[in-house]
Amino acid sequence: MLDKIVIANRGEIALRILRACREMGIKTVAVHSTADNTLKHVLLADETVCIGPPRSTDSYLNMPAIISAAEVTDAVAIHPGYGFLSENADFAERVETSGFVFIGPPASAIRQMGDKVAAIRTMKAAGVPTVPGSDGPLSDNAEENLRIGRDIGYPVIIKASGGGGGRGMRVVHSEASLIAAISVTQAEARSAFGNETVYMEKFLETPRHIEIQVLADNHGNAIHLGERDCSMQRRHQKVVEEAPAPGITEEQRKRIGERCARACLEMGYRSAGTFEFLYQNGEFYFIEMNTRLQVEHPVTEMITGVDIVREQIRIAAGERLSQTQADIKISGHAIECRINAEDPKTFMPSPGLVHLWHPPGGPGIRVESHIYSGYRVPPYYDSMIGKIIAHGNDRPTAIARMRSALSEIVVEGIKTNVPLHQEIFQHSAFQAGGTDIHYLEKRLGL
Ligand code: MV4
Repeated sequence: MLDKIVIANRGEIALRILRACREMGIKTVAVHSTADNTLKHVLLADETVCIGPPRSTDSYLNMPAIISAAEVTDAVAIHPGYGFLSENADFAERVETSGFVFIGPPASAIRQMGDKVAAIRTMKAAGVPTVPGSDGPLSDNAEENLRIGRDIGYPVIIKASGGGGGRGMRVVHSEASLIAAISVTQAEARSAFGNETVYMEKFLETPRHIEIQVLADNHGNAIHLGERDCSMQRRHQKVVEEAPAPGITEEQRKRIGERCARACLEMGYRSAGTFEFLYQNGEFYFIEMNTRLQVEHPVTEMITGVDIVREQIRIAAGERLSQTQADIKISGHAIECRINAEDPKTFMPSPGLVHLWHPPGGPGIRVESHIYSGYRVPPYYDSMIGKIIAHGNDRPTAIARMRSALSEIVVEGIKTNVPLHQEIFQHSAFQAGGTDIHYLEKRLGL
């Protein structure tokens, strides 16, 4: 097994990775910015290395500093967490050429899935259902693009191949605005991603966002852990996630999950990964693949009993998946609320001193948070300060447990979005399940 791991991240996910390492008897190195020397995982790590000033570009995105930290501490591997360098193919490559193990997929897979046109082409070839679309990049031939738009049918969406996660997209409602929309999206893509390649898809108006979690090892094994519903979002920031997705049948899960697992084998994928789909009128449409551990991984862990971070580490060490597809059984229902240090009405960040922190507890409640009474939330990073996960035998039980948890949580000194969560959990449409990606923004009247 790996002897010592550098945790190249911060906050709750750095703590999550540290806990997995401790459980596995692996030594930990916390790398942190000068603003983060009081982070909980930094206090708990076996060794710490300060890698630079507060700004992420100078610290958590500083590849030479992170690789040097691995060198000076004699670590053997680097876990990138999510965000920061987690989906940077160049970083994965530099980690490996420097003689360390990157705890994630091969650099080639990150690069391929980062190119959305290539990702879609790969999925089509593997039999994963995709959105009706341009079958590759758009050319500069206006006549041809008008024909493609007519064939797909309006509305369509123009997306940048180098984009993803909601960046570089434009909806087109009629033929009259297609050509201008393509030009503008190309120009934006060139300046934002250094790649002007764009493609066209049918715009789905009321989809849900459902994603499939996969794990693949280096020995020809790939499994899926079912799906998560992440439709409750605002401005491409997920707010509540759950697993399984309301209304998805065992047959649907098996069919789409097996296709994703097979796609992993065909593309030589390894580690944890997530296939993102839009789901509308009973059909799945692949849109992107995330080649990292995700924020919402705990809901899948709660319903499958699989420790996804542990599996990532085992896979990176060259071990086999610890379970086969037949071993995976979905048990009950789990819901996660992301707790952010922000104003619940304006969504403005609210950093500062946490005077008092009382985490919720009780049956089926899991808390993933790095905050403690006396911790100061710095203003430089993402505002998420933790996640509450409620598990129960069924969805109503998970909801009841979450409502209880939300009523007992205490975070004093900073504003949080707990009141927003309390409001969401009162809505009858949320309680019924299966709301689409526009639900929250509509309910908020934004
Ligand atoms: C779409 C779409 C509708 N039709 N593609 C936004 C983020 C990126 N991952 C893909 N996104 C979308 N692609 C087609 N063909 C609607 C969205 C979308 C969305 C998707 C998932 C979660 C939230 C979203 C919010 C707005 C738009």
